[in-house]
Amino acid sequence: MILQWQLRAAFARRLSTMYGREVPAYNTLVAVAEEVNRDVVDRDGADAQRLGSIGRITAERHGAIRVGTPAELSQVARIFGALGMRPVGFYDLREAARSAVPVISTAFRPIDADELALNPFRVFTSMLTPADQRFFTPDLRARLETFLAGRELFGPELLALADRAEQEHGLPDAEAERFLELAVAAFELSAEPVDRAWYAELEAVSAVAADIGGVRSTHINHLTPRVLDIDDLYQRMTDRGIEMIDTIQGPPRWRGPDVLLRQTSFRALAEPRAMREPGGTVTTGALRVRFGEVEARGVALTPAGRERYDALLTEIDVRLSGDSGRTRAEVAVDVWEEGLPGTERGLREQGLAYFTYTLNANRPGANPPETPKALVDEGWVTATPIVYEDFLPRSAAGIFQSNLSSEGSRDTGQQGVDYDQAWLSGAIGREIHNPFLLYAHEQAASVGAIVANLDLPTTLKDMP
Ligand code: OOG
Ligand code: NI
Repeated sequence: MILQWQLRAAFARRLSTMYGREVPAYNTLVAVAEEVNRDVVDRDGADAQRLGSIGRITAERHGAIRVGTPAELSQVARIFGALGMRPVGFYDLREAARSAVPVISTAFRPIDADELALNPFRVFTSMLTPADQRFFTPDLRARLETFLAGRELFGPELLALADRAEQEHGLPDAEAERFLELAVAAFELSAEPVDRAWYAELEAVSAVAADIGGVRSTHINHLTPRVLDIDDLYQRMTDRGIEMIDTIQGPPRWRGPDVLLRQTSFRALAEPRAMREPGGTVTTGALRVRFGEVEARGVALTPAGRERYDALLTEIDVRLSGDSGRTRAEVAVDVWEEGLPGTERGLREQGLAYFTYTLNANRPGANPPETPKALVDEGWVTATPIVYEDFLPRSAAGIFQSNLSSEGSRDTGQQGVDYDQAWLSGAIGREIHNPFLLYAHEQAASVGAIVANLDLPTTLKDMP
């Protein structure tokens, strides 16, 4: 029997091999990320592994895929369900991006700490919104929906194996092998000719719409390794002649703790693709639909911490628009220094970030204090930051945007369509987990264990 986490780890490994074959620059990125991680571990020792073991970080990847309909997204949920990955979070990128990005998204990932430690593979998954009239006329919407309804992304054998793996929490060897083969193949770039006119019609509206609805299959569009020093990686990639996008998305480099998520990327080269011309002949064209991305992860922020983060981003924009002589990175450091505690301890004491608490082997006295702060200060327990396992809408929009060749178009006179997490959850028939609740639960469970162990008043469980 191959367990779900083993299927997940094997899937991530095979996807990586496949993607490296298809996009060779990805292999360079992984090699450089591993180099950087080795150097950081040599330099910082145990500190480097405060947010995950080097084993986890070396294997860690996130992928991204895009689908067209709720039915397709439900099928994706079954395939990732087989791998022990659940939908977490709701992202609406339609407003977040300057370019036309008519999608809403969620991320599939393991939700339990032990599963994350075994293998944290996650996939940012976006779904097209053809009903949004700011992007699609009623006529185009109708033709797009007909096109999407007529394609099959995942075959019945793959889906049946997925359901079985989810129900039985794994698969026997032979079935596991077959499942992995079919699942990886479903995310390869298809060799089927692309209808050039249809693709171009959608591309005029949005390159993302064409990437999703202009072809009869889906594909992984990037696979992201995790790195312990993203600024160092950025420099090393640039030194190797790979042109990175001009910023690192998310928090700036600063002296304080890493929070949330920093990401950067490079545009992949155009890849040769078979094209069906209006006359019916097949020619070779080129499409540029994939890219390379890399990320560094920090501590997960509480709702209060996240509010602070969003306010700091806005503050950076405000200062930049008033003072054009400085770079974003320079302004961002100032804003961060002024707006965020510079230590983990500060984040913890202000309730801005999530931590797990573990009891120390040596008890420093007979009567434990009754607040988490005092328990830590007096040496009873150790606080360890919980790593952020999710994504950031503004960064995601920035990543989408920097990899598009045109801005597309949008009719701002039209009314958009409101989607939210509840709608998406109903559309795929599965609970979409709230990331904050997952982190809060993990923190509370660790506090609960200490309360029980030290026989403290249970009210402590409610404290940050
Ligand atoms: C997804 C872009 C978002 C991230 O890491 O924020 C993303 C896409 O391009 O389909 O992957
Ligand atoms: Ni990504």
